[in-house]
Amino acid sequence: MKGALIGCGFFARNQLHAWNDIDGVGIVALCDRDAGRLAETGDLFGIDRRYSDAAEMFADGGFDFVDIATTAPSHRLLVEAAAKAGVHIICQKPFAENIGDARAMVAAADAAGTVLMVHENFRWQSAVRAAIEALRAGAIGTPFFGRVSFRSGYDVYAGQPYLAEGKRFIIEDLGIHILDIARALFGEVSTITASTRRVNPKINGEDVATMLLVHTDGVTSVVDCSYATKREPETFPETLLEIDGTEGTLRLDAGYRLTIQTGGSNETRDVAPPVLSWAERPWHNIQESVAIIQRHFVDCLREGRIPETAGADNLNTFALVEAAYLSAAEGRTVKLEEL
Ligand code: NAD
Ligand code: 89V
Repeated sequence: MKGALIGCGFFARNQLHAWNDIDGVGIVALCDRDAGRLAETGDLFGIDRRYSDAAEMFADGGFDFVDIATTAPSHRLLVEAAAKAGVHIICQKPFAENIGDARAMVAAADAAGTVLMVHENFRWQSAVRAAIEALRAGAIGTPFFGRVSFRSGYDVYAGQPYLAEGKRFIIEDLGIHILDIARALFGEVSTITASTRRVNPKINGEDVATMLLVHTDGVTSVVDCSYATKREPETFPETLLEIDGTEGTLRLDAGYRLTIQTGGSNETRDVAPPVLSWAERPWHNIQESVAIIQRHFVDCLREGRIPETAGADNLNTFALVEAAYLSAAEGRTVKLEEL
């Protein structure tokens, strides 16, 4: 299976390493508007076909899928071009700049008959996945409360300076992952109430968000995110969980420790992710999930299955992001059906 990658920036190297690790898959072409990044990445991964213009790359073809690793403003045009070229698509989060664009992108891929998956990888982190699987297997009965929490003071702006520049920050960039985990754990959402704050004066967007979600299956969850939390140990980039069910409780604590308590039993497991050969702490957790989600994409293409984080699925996560900003701006509870 041959792929092409667009966007040779900060995060793309993880994706290229992960493609290298999948048997029978090779990235044959690269595209970036920045000549320096294109050359450096092409040399590092030994990829000779290089383009500064995605349209030229699609016209030349010779690949089955495209990995769109650019930031959101370019996603709609690139997804639509890929669909027109008839290639399958994996696209980074945030899926789009607004929900209208996201819906148009899903429609374009549907019309072309190509698979469109969003690189929504946090629910694929092995520690988070262990919790999702335990919950789905009924380990604590029927859940009725959940807290999905990501609090850190890690300097994300050093590697991704654009995060400090946008009017929107934490819900759109990080909260989108944490809201997606809440969906993976507790299902769809009927209402959301959110409050936001900017604590760091050097950035433009909000760096703290606290969200209350009422899920259609009866769970109430709190999704809280912060990049302004100075604490030890620094837990970046761990998502912590506390879930109450009718038969017990489940916790994913700092240090990747999963505890399930039911009746008289109290079991704690180490669910720490491995540090892959090309990965480094503390990013290894995210890096492993990149490898897992890309394998899932390839497995789905080979087996004709719809990916779990398909574009159509991700519309519901994206709608939560939009609804959270609306709720915070208007100071009210927002029904998802409003979007
Ligand atoms: P970046 O700005 O470092 O890199 C983006 C690259 O894309 C740049 O080199 C830019 O020149 C290129 N580019 C943009 N538009 C283009 C176009 N139309 N044609 C060709 N090249 C184009 O960004 P990044 O930090 O690597 O982030 C990329 C995406 O990955 C973002 O959407 C970000 O949210 C996401 N991300 C995801 C995770 C995760 O865990 N899923 C982690 C970090 C970043
Ligand atoms: O995963 C991400 O989307 C990254 C970060 C972990 C820094 O929020 O942008």
